Amino acid sequence: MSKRRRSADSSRRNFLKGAGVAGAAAAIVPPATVNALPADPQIRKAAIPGPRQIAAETMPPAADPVNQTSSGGDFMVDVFNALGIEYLAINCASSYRGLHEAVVNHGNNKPEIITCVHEDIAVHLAQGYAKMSGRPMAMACHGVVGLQHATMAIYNSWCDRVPVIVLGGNIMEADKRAPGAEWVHSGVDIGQIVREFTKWDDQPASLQHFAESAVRAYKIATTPPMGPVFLALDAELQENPIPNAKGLRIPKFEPVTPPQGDSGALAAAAKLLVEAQNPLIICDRLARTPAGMANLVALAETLQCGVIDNVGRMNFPSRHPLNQSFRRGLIGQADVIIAIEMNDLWGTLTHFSDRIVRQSRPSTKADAKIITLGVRDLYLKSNYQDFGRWQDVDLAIAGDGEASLPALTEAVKRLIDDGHKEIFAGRGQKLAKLRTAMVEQSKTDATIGWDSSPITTARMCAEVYNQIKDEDWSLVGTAIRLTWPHRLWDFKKPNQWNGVSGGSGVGYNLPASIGAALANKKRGGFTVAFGGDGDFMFNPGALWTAAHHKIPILYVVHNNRAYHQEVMHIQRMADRHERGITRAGIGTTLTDPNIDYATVARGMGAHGEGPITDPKDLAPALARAVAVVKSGAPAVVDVVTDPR
Ligand SMILES: Cc1ncc(C[n+]2csc(CCOP(=O)(O)OP(=O)(O)O)c2C)c(N)n1
Ligand SMILES: [Mg+2]
Repeated sequence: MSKRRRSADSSRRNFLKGAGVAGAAAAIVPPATVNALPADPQIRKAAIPGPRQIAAETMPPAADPVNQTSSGGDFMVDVFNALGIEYLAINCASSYRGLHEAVVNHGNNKPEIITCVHEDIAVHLAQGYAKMSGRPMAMACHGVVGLQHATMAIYNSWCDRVPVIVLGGNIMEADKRAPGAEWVHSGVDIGQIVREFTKWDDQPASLQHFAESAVRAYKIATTPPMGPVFLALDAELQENPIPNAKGLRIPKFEPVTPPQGDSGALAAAAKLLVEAQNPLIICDRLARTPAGMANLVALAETLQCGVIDNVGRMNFPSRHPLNQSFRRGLIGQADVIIAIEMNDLWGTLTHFSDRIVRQSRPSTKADAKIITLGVRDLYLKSNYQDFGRWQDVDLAIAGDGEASLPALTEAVKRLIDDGHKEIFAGRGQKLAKLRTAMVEQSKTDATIGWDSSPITTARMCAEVYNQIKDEDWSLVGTAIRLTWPHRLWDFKKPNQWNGVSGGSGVGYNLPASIGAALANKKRGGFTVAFGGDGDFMFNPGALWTAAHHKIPILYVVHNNRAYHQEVMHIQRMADRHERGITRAGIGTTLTDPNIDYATVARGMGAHGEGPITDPKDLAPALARAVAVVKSGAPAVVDVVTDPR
């Protein structure tokens, strides 16, 4: 039992409540008299109080003798505000009613509450927000059940290495729980539900313990490799008066400076890169801050080498002449590859196919030297295997990619003489030409089926770009396999892209895009996202949050009326078993009835356009939707697309 509960002055209110419970129960059925009850079952039944009667009898009297001028929740709010947490996304629940009430009254709705209709939405919102704003926000959920709903989004955030402060109400002391829901919604150790895919969790037993754990949680969540953290908040701690206000202290938060790779190892990497004929940079979740992109550009330009960006973050300008992301054949030509903050290194360096049976072969040259730089080797878990298959490497440097790049670039520069410069310049020009050819090819490919209905994804993306290219836009979501934007749009600012789900848990795209839009709202940026129809239906209620909180976003539904990725999996199986693909639509399509996404959007209070089947109708519908977004509200455009 905590000191708080042992101390004599702790919670006079509880003491009175407790006395009330004992007193009421004693007045109704003194245990010693139960056996002496009348024999008549009717009379006997009336004399034994049921749970409702007990609950009614044990309610605090109308005039509560305690004037509680503060609550533990108030202090918790002070701690969150001291940490600069701007938003608290919630699906409201009694297990954290103390905190909720304190936010709205003591905190004057600071952190600002974002109302969500599902916990999965609240966490995904926070995931998208953190990647766009560079700051974590908090979400709160209801004990065991709310946390169970939140799990997949927490998993996506964990796989994506994104900080989210997850809070869950719990009633630790069994003798304080009301009959019924408070028992089934409480647990001994509720953090256990998410421990395998959070970076840290705790269940503070006092307010000082809470303050230290909240600051520690924030620090752990925001230290690379980042990740979600969880705090179980005891209801009594939230609701009861602060017993020792003078003894409480909000600890000082000082962010951890991300580690730079060892200078000797960076020098060795620089030597390999400078001496290589065809060096190549590959990256995924590299840019943490706006500096990340500039640092990567500096290294690539110094070496005049190709960059293959897996777009886990906004790492490299899409139209940079050295951007070779759509020329993966370069992997097979490289003699030195530096992989910076890569997620799935083996997957990127391997050709894998499951068309017939699962098989793979390396995409790399047999004697290619592979260098890794990043925090991947510093943190992993056992059960969830997001680390991918083992990849042999020649030099592994532990250090934050973004923080290590300037030193690596300097080390490269120190080794370059005029002879190198000439060779490098020639290499850069060759890469630029090949890239231009790729872009021209993409433009030609994009015109295939330009006027067809259903609308091609290339046309959908081109029409959207046409409407938004002069805005201060951010693309914050793409449907699966939708690569046209990265092939053809001009991504050049750090806030123009924020990566993908991390765990490929479907249902991310709509709420996470709205979270990113919430971050963009403040600076007046224009947020646009594409999302699959299948993804949309996991969390359509996220649109209500966008409408309610006036979060502007242009959300384009890539509506192929299917879980098309799964259609292809069934086709693959049927093909392999030589049974024909005609039945691949069973269980994988979203037709009969067709879902009307514009009507769903309108039902949530958002603007809705569509379904658009004729490509000629697309531009006017998008123009109307863009006008709505610019007025500060969400708009959905349902585009019936081919599945490509
Ligand atoms: C939570 C979850 N359930 C199921 C899946 C399996 N899954 C992978 S892709 C996909 C289809 C998603 O449909 P949609 O968003 O319309 O994209 P499409 O494949 O049609 O482009 C599904 C169901 C998953 N990844 N995550
Ligand atoms: Mg689909």
